[in-house]
Amino acid sequence: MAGTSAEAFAGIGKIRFEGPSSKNMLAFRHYDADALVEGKPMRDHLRFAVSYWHSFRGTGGDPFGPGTMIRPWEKDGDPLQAALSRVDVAFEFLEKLGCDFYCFHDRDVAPEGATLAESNKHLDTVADRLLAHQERSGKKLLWGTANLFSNPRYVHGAATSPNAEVFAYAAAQVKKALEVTHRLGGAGYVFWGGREGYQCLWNTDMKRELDHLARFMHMAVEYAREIGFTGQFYFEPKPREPMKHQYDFDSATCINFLRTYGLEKHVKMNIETNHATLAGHEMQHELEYAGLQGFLGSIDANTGDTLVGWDTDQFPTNIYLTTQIMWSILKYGGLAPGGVNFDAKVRRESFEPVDLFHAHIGGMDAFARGLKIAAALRADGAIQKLVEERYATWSGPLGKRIEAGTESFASLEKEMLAKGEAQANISGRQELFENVINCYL
Ligand code: XLS
Ligand code: NI
Ligand code: NI
Repeated sequence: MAGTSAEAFAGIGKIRFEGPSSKNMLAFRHYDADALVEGKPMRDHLRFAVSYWHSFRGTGGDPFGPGTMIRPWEKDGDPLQAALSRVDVAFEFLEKLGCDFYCFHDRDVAPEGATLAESNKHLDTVADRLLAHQERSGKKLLWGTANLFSNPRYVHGAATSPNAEVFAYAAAQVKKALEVTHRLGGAGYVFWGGREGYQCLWNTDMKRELDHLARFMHMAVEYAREIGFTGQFYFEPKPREPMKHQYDFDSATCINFLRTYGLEKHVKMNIETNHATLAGHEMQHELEYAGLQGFLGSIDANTGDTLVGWDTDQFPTNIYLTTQIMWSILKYGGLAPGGVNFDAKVRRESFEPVDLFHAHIGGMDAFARGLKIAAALRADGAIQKLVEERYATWSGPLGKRIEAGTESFASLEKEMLAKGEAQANISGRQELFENVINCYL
């Protein structure tokens, strides 16, 4: 039964808030779960989640060499037994860390069996254990998802595979993943493109593949309704990797896809920092683009390396980045029922179990600081005032009439012919804006 085995992280106790001056590296300096920011506890603003795949299945393997992680609880033997013991370890970690949520793919938590039926059975067995631990500890599932990319059957994609039977298999897999997510009270379900994309356009019928992807998502939404799952669906943008082009390229592409296929009422964005940068955008751009259209759902918190061109999924420690993120999140009314999922892995060189704590503590503290700074900036109002000044003409009579839709090309031409020239521009004051931000860091 849950929680009876010896501790995996022996010697590490509950991580506590000790304040900014603490020298204890196994304590929070800024994340004080119940402290209020803008009248709401930090834990409810941030809704932190641990990614099961990176933290409990990541081996540290890379294209140049095998895994390096020291994980004493990982013993050879029956994969299902190993999966069950791993659940105990994951919950010990969540509880010691004081993180309220976790996220998983079906195949992270339970091993794939010889047949679909066997895989489903394994997943149910592990879900029993997850549920028992959730009930005991109060920890929750932020979102579930299905791994539709590792198994070689998905070599050409899943919902966009040229093989209709692979589409059908993926549908069956997601059906099960939805059932399990629902059973575990998951607050959401994520679609990430996996291998939905292409390597070569000569062999690809893009229209057909996009139609299929939409059909797949509609079926998921319909099935969720059937079983009473009311969690939020998310689409996670990523421009490339593993495919040369992924159909969920960035927020703009995803939102266009959702609208084209009538999915906009059912699906929001789960936005990941390293995917934004792979698409040539700042994370804040992606959040703003989704937020202003009402599609901001949840985030995968991580960061890339500016000198390395792939999805390095590092833990976020940059306060400037977390400030930008929290600024946009607060602006668009918060993330709930979404949250901040650490879709991040410790470096291959950080192979000791304690590094999992350092990584998450650092990420949680960086976000807590970003939250506090963004809230202070908002309370002060300086940025909003400067932006308002920059757009002042739009609050004047002409701007108001244009925004209200009562002007036309002809009426505007008349106005400008009479004036001869537009009024002088004012400075954009980028440096001033940036200096104001720095006053709060
Ligand atoms: C991979 C994605 C993945 C999704 C869930 O790059 O970030 O981890 O978040 O499938
Ligand atoms: Ni992700
Ligand atoms: Ni990623």
